[in-house]
Amino acid sequence: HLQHEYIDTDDLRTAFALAMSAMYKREVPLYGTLIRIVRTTNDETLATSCDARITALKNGDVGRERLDLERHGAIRLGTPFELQTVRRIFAIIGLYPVGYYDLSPAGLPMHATCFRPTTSAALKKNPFRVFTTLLRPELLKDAESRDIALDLLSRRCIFSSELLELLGVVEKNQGGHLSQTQGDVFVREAMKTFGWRPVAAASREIYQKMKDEHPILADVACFRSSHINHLTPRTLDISAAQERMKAEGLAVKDRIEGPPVRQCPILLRQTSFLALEERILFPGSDSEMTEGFHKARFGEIEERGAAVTREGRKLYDRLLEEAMRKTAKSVTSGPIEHSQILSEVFQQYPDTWKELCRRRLVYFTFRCAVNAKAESLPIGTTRDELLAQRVLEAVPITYEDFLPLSAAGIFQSNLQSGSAKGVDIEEEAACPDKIGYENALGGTLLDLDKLYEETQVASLKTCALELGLGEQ
Ligand code: OOG
Ligand code: NI
Repeated sequence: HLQHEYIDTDDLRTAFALAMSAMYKREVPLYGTLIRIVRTTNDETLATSCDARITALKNGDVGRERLDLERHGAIRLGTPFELQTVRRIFAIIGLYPVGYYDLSPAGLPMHATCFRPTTSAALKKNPFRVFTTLLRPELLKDAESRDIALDLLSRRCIFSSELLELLGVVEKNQGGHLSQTQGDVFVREAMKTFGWRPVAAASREIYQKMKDEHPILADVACFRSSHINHLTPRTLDISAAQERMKAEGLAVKDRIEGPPVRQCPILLRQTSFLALEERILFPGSDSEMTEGFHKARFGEIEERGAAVTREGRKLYDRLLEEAMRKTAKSVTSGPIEHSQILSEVFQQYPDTWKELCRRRLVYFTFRCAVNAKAESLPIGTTRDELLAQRVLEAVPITYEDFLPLSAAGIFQSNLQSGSAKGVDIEEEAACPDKIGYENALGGTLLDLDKLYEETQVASLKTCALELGLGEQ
């Protein structure tokens, strides 16, 4: 096979993401509403704003084209086999596992990674990502429920045989590349894995037992597909988009997760509309189907800011914890108090790009200013001197990953159980288990800081070469 016969991986990813988006729009029409709201808000924001975050977007490597395509989805898997196969599917469209997210502190028997593109070029073309959680059966309290769940999971195959066969062929003979025809089949068959199948794989009684053990367990173990449970478009102004959601009568989660509103947005802020009640069918004893309802799928929006360094992340985590503590202590701890406290506490987080750069709190790419004069610069001139002399310009790097606490908040708001701390898991075993996730995956998780660092360092090297300064 010649190289040119194959579809470009980035193009295949876009076809895949568009197919998923079209499917989800059919399955959850409110998602279509959400897309429309986000587009309108983005148009307005781009047209009217001279706000720092929009400037960052315009100056950064995030063009409008990417913005309109940008989505993340989330799936919940039950077994190592499912995770390993999903890894193979995602590798075909250029998504690799980055980062480890422990959800057990929030009472969820799950841990996760994010499958996403890893190079600047691929991210620029289409940054589609999938937050992929895996069940941790060892965190379930009741041994009988655990056995039933594992038995249900061992008897299902969420991949069509055509898909498994195709994966085998293209991996073995074509280095993971696909012809146009194979690409069409691949996307069509993969949608079966992630689409909604309203017929439960368990009886009503078993479904109820799973749900009683843990609300998430019924969703993971009682169906024949690993249905995506949301697809999230990126908004430039989450507060405006949320107001519009409310104005259109959507049942919106009561607070925005993540950092407060800032001049220089960092990490990500997210909110969602609550999970819908969907009609499902349970197989009965006498081949009669009986009707029931399941609540799992929702819509979410997010505003992305700059990626923070390890130092920046430490500061973020410390301030977030402080804000949570203060909110918990306050007498009226509603969403308004929370957001006030959050803003107050985050006064301690520098909020100019210059300061964020000087204190090494955010990752940047650097470029030479248009009329930078290089002749008079001594070898060894530092990055900070070059920035001060306006020889270099710094552009914040977009955060491409997730926040475990926000993810937990999104999860919780969509569980049927009313309580905030949610539900019970085996406390003693509840600690991060990255190795466990990697073993299930059959591979290592990439380090997100290394990826941002590489991008930053590469841009500095290019500048140093251009300016004749040798290595920076
Ligand atoms: C995943 C929730 C996490 C996010 O954006 O943080 C998530 C789930 O509910 O399965 O998608
Ligand atoms: Ni999400």
